[in-house]
Amino acid sequence: MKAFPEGFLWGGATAANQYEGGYDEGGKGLSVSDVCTAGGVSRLGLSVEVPGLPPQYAGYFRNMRYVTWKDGERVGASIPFKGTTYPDSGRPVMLPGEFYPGKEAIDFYHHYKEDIALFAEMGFRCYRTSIAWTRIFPQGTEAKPNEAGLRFYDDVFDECLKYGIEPVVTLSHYEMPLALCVDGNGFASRRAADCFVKYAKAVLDRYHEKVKYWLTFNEINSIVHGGYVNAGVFSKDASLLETASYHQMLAAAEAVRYAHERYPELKMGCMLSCDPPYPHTCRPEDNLEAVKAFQHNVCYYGDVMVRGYLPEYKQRELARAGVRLPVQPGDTAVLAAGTVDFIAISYYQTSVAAAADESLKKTGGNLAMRIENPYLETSEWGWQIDPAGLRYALNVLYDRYHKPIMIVENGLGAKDVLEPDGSVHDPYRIDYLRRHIEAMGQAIREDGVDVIGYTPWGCIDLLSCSTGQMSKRYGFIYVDLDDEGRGSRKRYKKDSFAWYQRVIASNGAEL
Ligand code: BGP
Repeated sequence: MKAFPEGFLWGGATAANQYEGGYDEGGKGLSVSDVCTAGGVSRLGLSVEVPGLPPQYAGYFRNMRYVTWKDGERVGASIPFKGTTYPDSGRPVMLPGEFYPGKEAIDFYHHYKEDIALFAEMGFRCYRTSIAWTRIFPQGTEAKPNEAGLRFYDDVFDECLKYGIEPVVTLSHYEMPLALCVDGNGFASRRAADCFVKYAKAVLDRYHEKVKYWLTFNEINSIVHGGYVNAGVFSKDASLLETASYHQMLAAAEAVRYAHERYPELKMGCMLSCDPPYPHTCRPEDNLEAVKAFQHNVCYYGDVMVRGYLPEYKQRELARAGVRLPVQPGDTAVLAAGTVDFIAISYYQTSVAAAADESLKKTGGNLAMRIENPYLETSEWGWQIDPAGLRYALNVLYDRYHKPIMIVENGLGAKDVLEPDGSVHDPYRIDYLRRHIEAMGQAIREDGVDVIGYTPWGCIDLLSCSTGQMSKRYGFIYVDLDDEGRGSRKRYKKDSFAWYQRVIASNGAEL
């Protein structure tokens, strides 16, 4: 294969809520993710009910992580993304005796030097990570940032720069302050947007000389699957969710506007989960459904953050649903002034759209209950594997926005075996990544898409976002820890470690 463009940003991606641990150290406050359990491991024996779930999908949500709550004296659990209901008067809490894997996670908080040294050994040119908002503003509402939290990320970024690794930083990756969720239902209230802007300005001011690439909200469009971990909305009310996502886009635009004004050398990006739909058949109705699904699930958010205004199709959709967004004077100007420099995406799979999908077979995948695509293989966790879909996604997005694209998540969650000699043989992961890198290379060379970087997800094993499990592993580096928090947390290089090292050293020519 021919080499990638000069300066291409090869690296890896992680997020504070899934790997950092140290949940109460250095003055950190609780985040919405801190009160989530590990899939299938509730020590209090909590379970969730999924109203209306067809019998063939019983067990479908068994391994999902739960958010625990209290409603008066009653305690219970719900699934943070989709499926269950939330008690109207209940609020998420950390319950004594329950197991919360994020409390310690893989303990990057105390291992960051060792981990970044391993990233450097692989040759990373960039490293995507996130700042835990709750280290900087533990409750969200404080007037001044927490100096101990700021110092921690100074140390992390300095460690990266020591090796010539460019940090790529997400401002909020599924971990807003729990206090803002409990009081105000997260971004459903404008106060959370104000708190986010205060936080974004504080970290931009502090780190603008160390961090050039910034992403605002991780997978901002994931709110279509539920709003708890991403926007702090403990409710399934459609109007609250639309309001929350409007407030998030407004807050993101204000952060981008501020950065552009103060620090014009910074590159500000949005981050979309990109799973473009194929029509189920060539029936016109299925094709129209695919266009509408892409608008609804992905493009609405991209359109606002890249173009700077609410697209017409969404305005009509909101009007039909009777949802009035809480637009205030000045908002339109903020959205218009805060458009991004590049687009970051996560890409794991494509989807299928059908005008009538009730009778169609669904995959076992855990977030979206997707229609199965019979032409694709499926991972152990029910996610369908589609390297050509990545090239498709890149073309569609580049045609629409004409902005540089960074692929900040992609990868295979799989079970690995640590051999007695400390080796881990993961040819399936190498095969998955190789095929996706080939597809990305074709999009660059043959289609002219401006892809500027690639950071596979979970470059070191960390907690799964959907299931809270450790056994769903993505990394080049194995971490000795099981689903119930047992293990030494020692790091081991998998076979894919040396493979990715060669990929980077050859700038993508040797796959
Ligand atoms: C994305 C999230 C990540 C991540 C990844 C893999 O949606 O941004 O946080 O975890 O998906 O998903 P999972 O961990 O559920 O396998």
